[in-house]
Amino acid sequence: MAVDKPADNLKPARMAEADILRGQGGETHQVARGDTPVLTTQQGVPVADDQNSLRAGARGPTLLEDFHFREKIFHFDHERIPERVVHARGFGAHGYFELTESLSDITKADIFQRAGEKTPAFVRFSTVAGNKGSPDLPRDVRGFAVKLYTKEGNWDIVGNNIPVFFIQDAIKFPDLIHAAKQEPDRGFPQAQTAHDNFWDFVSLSPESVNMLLWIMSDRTIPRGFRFMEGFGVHTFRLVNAQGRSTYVKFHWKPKLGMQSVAWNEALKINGADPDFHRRDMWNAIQNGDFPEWELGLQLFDDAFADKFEFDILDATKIIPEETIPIRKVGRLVLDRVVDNFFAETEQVAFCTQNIVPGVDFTNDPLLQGRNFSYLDTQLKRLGSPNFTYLPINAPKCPFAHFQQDGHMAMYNPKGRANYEPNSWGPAQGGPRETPERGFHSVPVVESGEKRRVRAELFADHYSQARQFYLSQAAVEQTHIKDAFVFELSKVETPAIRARVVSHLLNVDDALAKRVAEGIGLDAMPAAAEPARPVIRDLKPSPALSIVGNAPNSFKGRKIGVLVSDGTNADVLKGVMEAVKTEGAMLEFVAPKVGGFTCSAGKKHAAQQKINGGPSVLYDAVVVIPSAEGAKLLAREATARDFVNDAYAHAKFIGYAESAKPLFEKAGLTEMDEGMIALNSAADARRFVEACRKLRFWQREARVHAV
Ligand code: HDE
Repeated sequence: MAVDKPADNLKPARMAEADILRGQGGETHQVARGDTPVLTTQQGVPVADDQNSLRAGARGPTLLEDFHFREKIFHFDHERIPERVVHARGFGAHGYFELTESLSDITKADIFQRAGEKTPAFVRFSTVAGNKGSPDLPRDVRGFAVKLYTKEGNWDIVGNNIPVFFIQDAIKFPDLIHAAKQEPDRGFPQAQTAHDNFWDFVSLSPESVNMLLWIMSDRTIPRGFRFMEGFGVHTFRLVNAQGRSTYVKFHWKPKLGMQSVAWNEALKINGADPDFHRRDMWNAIQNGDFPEWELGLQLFDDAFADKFEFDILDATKIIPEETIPIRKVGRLVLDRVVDNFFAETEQVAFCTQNIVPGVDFTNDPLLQGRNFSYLDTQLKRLGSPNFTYLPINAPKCPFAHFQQDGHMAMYNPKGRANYEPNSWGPAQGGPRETPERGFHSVPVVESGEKRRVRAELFADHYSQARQFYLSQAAVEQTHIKDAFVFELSKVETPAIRARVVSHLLNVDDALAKRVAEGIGLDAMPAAAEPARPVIRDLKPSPALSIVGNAPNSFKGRKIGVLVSDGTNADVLKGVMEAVKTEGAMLEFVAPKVGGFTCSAGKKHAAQQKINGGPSVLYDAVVVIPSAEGAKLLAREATARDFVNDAYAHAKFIGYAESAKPLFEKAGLTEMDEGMIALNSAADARRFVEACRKLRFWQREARVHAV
């Protein structure tokens, strides 16, 4: 007969011996000591053994009677909720919005009344097309959704990092998203638009062309969430105490300036660290380097709206900052990571319809459709209309209403009144309306024929695309061309490739030609027939360039320092000090993660072993192994990749002469001004100052032949 004695390997791993008691039968138990809470079932019953299910005999069947086992597996089986139909992959953080000037003349929104006042905020950044487990750096729009817990209710600005959108009417959204996500028969490609269905749809929808220029720009491969702009996209309204409405577009401007990575770099980051953006934000907040944005408003009235070349209700258009300057009115600071990813980042439910008194909608048909979609989708995702009670979604101001029951009802009215009007008196009758403080819609007069139609001014799909393209620096224009060429090279149907080029001909001839050449198009197609004559002469908007608005600081960026035993201690110290002074970060990449001993005999811990710390993880690199170390690294393929990629991605490279054998083996024989020899602390300072330009773009043309 088998003996009921557990085998030794059933002992829970990593448990301190002192915390394990052996029962009389030799069974192991972890016991709660001191402040350690007792493990219980969901019903609160203390658990004696969480390692072994209840069986009839050591080798016998598991018993149905084991309520602890059944409860544990039951709960596990139901852990997943539907992921978001778009923006599934996201990362959230807490913080606050601080108003820097009162806007009481423009809006009665409580959040905008008192300069200096802080309002709690939660922000979730996301990609759009990829599933929840997809990498952080596909070419994609990023969501920038802000929940502001104001004293008069929650206000959600559910925005993106690009100020325009693909479509003009919400009825097209399911088509757009179906086309962008994995193709339905094969279930791929994951998290990318480089496939036939996407380009088929957008090339048949000229209203997407402006957005195409934006998504083929470096904006869709941001260096991190901290380096992105955010936009409310639609025109909204602010409404003051007198009922006067002012149109508004919302902008978030990153304090660290905008920055993107190179496309080839993005591809490699996805392999090296699929959580690159999450990790970056997590680390920044944990290090006390709090990400920050300014809130900017573009404010305008009907007179401007009437004379503007485009319809202010058209979400495929911007109003250039040079036309309506941005008024900075506050700052958004993220200073706290979540306690629990699921409870907060996953369960947060943004709804465009969440606005507060003093804010109102416009008739933008995209916005109107969104107002239906968000509430609807949360019910599917979170499973109950009571998702508003989840702590991340609940207002932080008092709330009281007569909505009741439903799955997971957590706050239920006390007493008899669950309707109004009622005559139960102030003490028992529950909440009442407040016409003075309550939300009123702007009393706009609306009339018109009931028709499926678009306003005429929505029809120019090319002029702003051209304006965007012409506003880019030369290197950015090349990146746009390269992105079109890359994406269309993944499109298998030649007719779709040609159709895209036919639209580009209405944007810029040179761009169309360069793309056609890049994909090897046999004959140039005719330009697509525009629905409306193209306005060719919009003034470029310098604010639209990333490179043209570089921050002139390396603050918040990270240097990867390739080291070895014997690395020169003075240079090392110089680099560390210069990086610190600049407010930047560094990581040591070494042959062994245990660390390295510098020439002064001091041992330093490394953050990465060379094969896990490729240079794509850094904004700039320093290569300072000793002569011996360089010889060793020259024989290591990943070390050669480290310097080669840094060079190809136009990064600034600081180096010691002793690193030369590594460079030579990697084929880097031509030095350029982006490569700075480090012989002293002063050189290290000069190097970090050079890094303020972020990239040495002049090199790029030399490393791409096709
Ligand atoms: Fe969304 N969008 N969207 N969207 N959107 C969703 O809501 C939708 C649009 C945006 O971090 C969904 O909770 C429609 C524009 C962000 O939780 C869904 C239309 C902009 C997020 C939905 C749009 C956005 C979403 C999916 C066309 C920029 C993530 C899950 C009219 C201004 C929020 C969810 C988060 C999420 C619908 C277009 C931004 C299905 C119908 C334009 C940042 O409701």
